Amino acid sequence: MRFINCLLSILVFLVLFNCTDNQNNKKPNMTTKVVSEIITDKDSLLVKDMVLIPSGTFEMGSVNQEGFYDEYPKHVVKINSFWMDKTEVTNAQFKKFVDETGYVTTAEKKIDWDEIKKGLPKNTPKPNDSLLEPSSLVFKYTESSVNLQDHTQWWKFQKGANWKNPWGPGSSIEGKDNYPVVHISWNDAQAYCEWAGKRLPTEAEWEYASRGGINHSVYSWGNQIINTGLPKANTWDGEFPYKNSLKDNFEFLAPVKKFIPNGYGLYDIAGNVWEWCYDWYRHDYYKEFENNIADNPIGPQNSFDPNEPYLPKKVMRGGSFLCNDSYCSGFRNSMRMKTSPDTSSIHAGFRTVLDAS
Ligand SMILES: [Ca+2]
Ligand SMILES: [Ca+2]
Repeated sequence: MRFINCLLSILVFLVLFNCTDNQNNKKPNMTTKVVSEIITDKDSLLVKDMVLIPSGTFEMGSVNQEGFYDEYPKHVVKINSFWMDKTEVTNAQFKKFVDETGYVTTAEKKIDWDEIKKGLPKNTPKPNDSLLEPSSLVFKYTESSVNLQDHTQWWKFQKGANWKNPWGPGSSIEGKDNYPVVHISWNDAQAYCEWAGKRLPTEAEWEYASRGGINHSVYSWGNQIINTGLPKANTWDGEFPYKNSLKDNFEFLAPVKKFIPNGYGLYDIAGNVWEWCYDWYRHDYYKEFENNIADNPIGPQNSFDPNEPYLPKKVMRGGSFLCNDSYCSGFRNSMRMKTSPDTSSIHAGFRTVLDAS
């Protein structure tokens, strides 16, 4: 078992490493379309499932001492108004995109050894072909409490896991049109956005939207801690990663709109699935704005995570059904997750935005 886990860990590493060549200073497409242009396009209903987020300024970053080091310094950010999807992109929405374009997601593609070995040390041995089959990361329970620093204990690199088969062969999304689409890489999300004429939110837009108009709040619903009162989001209730108390009624993914929306009418902005943002991740990016207002920032020019310095990463926000207070607290407004843009997993999805002016 240890040997198998080791192989899986190596393969996860290899897949993550595969994004090395993706990083450069070229900005991905940030659509310049505005709502009035979209409405005169083929489909006047494009904004029907979106809400208008008003312009404003806010303090970005942790509002107390409980944040991770990359959530500081708190700084003032100006945001123009924009439209945002009320919900995470659903299986039904993503299916429409795939049906029209024939798009194949990252998780559905065989791992190209000739490509990924370019970013690896010379003489790295080629893994067995069976380990290069299309695969994606799925959660697995552990038998008891574990060291929460060792992510490999609750992740499994599952062959055949993808958006249509979230847990691998034998699983399906039949009857789950209103569930968030998962196993979506940043590259997949970007492709969807380009098809839809929309774009991913910037990290600043996402945090501003998550706060729902409440100043200085820790969570999208205010400051009440998550385990008090009614369930507030689909997170992990109980002891992660071996005991789920199901207090919020959902063991894993939940359909969208099962929890009360935040002040802007956004559902599941906290929890359910992590949501990709446009920005590259840098641990020290906020320092740029320590003494000046950040005007609609779009993230740094390149990525740097001191914990994995050679692996460029994009930002994810909001936490997932796997987050709880003892572990990542990803459902806090200011918590920053970072993942390489061609990684996919059972708890990664996205929502889109559109410029309002
Ligand atoms: Ca749950
Ligand atoms: Ca979410």
